Amino acid sequence: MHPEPRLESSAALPGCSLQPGTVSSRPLSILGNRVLRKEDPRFLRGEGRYVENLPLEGALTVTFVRSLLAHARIGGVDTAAAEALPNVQVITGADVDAGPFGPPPFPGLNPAMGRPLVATDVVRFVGDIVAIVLSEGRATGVDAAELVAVDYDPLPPVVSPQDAAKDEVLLYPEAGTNLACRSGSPEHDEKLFDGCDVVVSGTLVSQRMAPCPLEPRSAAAEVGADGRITAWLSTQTPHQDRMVLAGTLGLDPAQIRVVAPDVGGGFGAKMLNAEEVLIVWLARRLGRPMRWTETRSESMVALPHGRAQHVDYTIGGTRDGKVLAYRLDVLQDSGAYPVLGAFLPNLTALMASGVYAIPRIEFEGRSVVTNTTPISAFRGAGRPEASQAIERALDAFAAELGMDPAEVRRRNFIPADAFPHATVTHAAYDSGDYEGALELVLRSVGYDDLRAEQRQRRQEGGSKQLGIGISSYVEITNGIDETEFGEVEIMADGSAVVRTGSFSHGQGHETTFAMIAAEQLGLPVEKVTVHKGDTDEVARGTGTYGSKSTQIGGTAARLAADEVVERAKQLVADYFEASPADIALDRAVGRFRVVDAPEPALSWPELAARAAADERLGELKATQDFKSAPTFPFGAHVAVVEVDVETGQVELLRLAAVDDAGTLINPLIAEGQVHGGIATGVAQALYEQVVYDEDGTPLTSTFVGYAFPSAADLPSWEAVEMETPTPTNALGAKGIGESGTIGATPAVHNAVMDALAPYGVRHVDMPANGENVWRAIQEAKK
Ligand code: MCN
Repeated sequence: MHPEPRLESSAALPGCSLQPGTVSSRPLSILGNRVLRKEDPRFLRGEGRYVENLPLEGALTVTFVRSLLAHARIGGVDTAAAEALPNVQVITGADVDAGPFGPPPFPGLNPAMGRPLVATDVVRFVGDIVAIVLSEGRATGVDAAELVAVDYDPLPPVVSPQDAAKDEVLLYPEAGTNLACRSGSPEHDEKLFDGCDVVVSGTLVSQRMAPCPLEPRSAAAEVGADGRITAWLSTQTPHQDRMVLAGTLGLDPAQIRVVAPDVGGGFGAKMLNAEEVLIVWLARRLGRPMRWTETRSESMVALPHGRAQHVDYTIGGTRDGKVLAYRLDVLQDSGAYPVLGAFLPNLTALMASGVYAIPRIEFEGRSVVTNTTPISAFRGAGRPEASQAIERALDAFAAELGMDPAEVRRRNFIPADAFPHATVTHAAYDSGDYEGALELVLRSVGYDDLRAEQRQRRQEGGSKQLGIGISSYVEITNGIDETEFGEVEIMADGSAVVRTGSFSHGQGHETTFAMIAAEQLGLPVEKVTVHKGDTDEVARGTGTYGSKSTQIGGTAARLAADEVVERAKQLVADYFEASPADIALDRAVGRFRVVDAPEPALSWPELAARAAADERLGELKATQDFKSAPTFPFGAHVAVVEVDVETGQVELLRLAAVDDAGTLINPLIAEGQVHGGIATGVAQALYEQVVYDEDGTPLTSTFVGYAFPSAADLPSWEAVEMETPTPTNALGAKGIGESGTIGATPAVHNAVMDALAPYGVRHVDMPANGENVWRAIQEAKK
């Protein structure tokens, strides 16, 4: 539990910028303080540098010609009219001698479903690339792209995953199936629900969402005089991108440098794709620099989508509220080309048990290809689907029993003294206090008073009814035991540089990682600079996804800083003719001295200057690769909604949240992360959905049609503090970048269902917007 915070004098933290009212629970430590983001002045002054800002002399503009049909055979591509425009060249699939792109090497992904970089025979979704226009400027490129005439012979589109699963129309006839991946087990235990007094079944659709980063994708590439290629990418994963580029283009990774400058959001979707590979291929093939920036509507159809999971659940237990068995049948829409999304039901399976001790769980997942935009990671990636399913199922079970949803949760929580805890789906939870989180948030919102108000409104029978929704969740960060790289180097002026393989694209790593290193080195935070994103400067890295950067990248930076301190002690010992064991670093002031003696002493600038003069500065540098088991952040959210039962309109009145990510490094940034996550979670519950018509034509390919909420659509959320450290790393930190998303959606969905319970409504599809709610009420009236 979070101890009472102690107010600390900012004089103890030389020079650091703190938010007013700043507190830290750790005396004389910068960690745990609300340090203002070092990167923000740059962004606020418009000084961020994105790929689009890159001056790249002589670069050609790339415009992709994209399929307007979801499924068709290509009869031919006529480029003559386009190429009649001045300085326009058109590349077709026949010209491209690289690829296919994917599928990625995740276990179980059907290898027969690779994506040609440019379609040659068949297009498989609206947005598939059929040709590439090269022009001197963007306007000409758009004009020329419209003049490229593609002769299509339409094929029957497969739009719903249910249709795809029938295998009647195959997207890849040579594969003989639309099945892209299996997860869990197809076996049914006939006795799964034995001993259950009550068994409830239902369906939940975790609808398809578009990631909508404010900066759309952007890529540029140039071949240097030495033949090495530099690719500037708006990405989350520069080092992995270099490997995939090398693999797809048949190059030695050493021939490629990837640079990711500032990136305006990714939300899981900005990992290397066919477009970026083509930019690099074109730069090599034509010997000219190339650049491309996606338009918004292009981003809405061509950047991979997220979620798109259909779940049938069955939950059973005793009349006193104990859950005994749970079964999930998952149908994952993978879109036209299987990438990460096809594999994600494996994570849903792993996290199926949620925060509950459920003795028997069955999971069967099938991922199928459809003629739609490919599905990849999107904030939460496989875990929101798990928590949405168990939290809806638990509420349905509670409703059947006539029991308060909070009470049913209490009766099933994994107890706080049961950690480490292995679930029957083989997740090894590190630390947690699930009941503690729920009680905290219930107290904070005044749960009993809310229920009393709800009862009163129901008695009065007005049109505006109150709904109260709970979700208790656990998620997984650093889900596949990854390793991250960190390097710390002391510069000649005594400042420090941290190099990290993590890649910040909105998460504030320049501040967080500087705080972590500053803490170990005893330097002011502004004397530490964080470098990332350039594969020539940072030796290795995995990048940022799965909310793993703080726990593994941050720990690697911390361990490297510790090693630098040890190296510095050796150096100081040499200068003072003492034993390194007798040298201490006074971290409050950043000075080395002999234990128990105030003098002689050397500050970091003095030590660095002396080492530089002696040509020993290079000794003050260390690298670390930190590998760790996953961690399991958890929390509880309560949502309060008002539903107009005549119009179906839903208004979110309150959202209170405990999001426990272990020890927090910077609560200010962590709260910002939860805030953004909650916005995404609420958006799924109430607003957003990618919609296709029966031909596979997207109907939501602009912000006019896609209900991307603005600040005006969201209430201020109420943060409730809780910190339960993880034993898996020295920082005690778990991830927090996705938690808000995972907790918020089921709380809001459950709140809408709770408001509608007296009206006989048992199911409302997400997004629970006015139309879906109104329809559900009318359906129930029948
Ligand atoms: N933090 C902390 N203490 C912890 C954990 C985190 O103080 N115990 C703070 C740190 O300041 C850290 C930040 O939270 O810089 C995020 O840390 P972490 O939880 O480790 O997450 P990552 O940095 O790995 O970010 C990934 C995560 C993911 S997977 C998605 S998707 C996502 C997200 O972050 N996409 C984002 N947050 C986003 N925020 C923005 N602005 N844009 C996106 O695209």
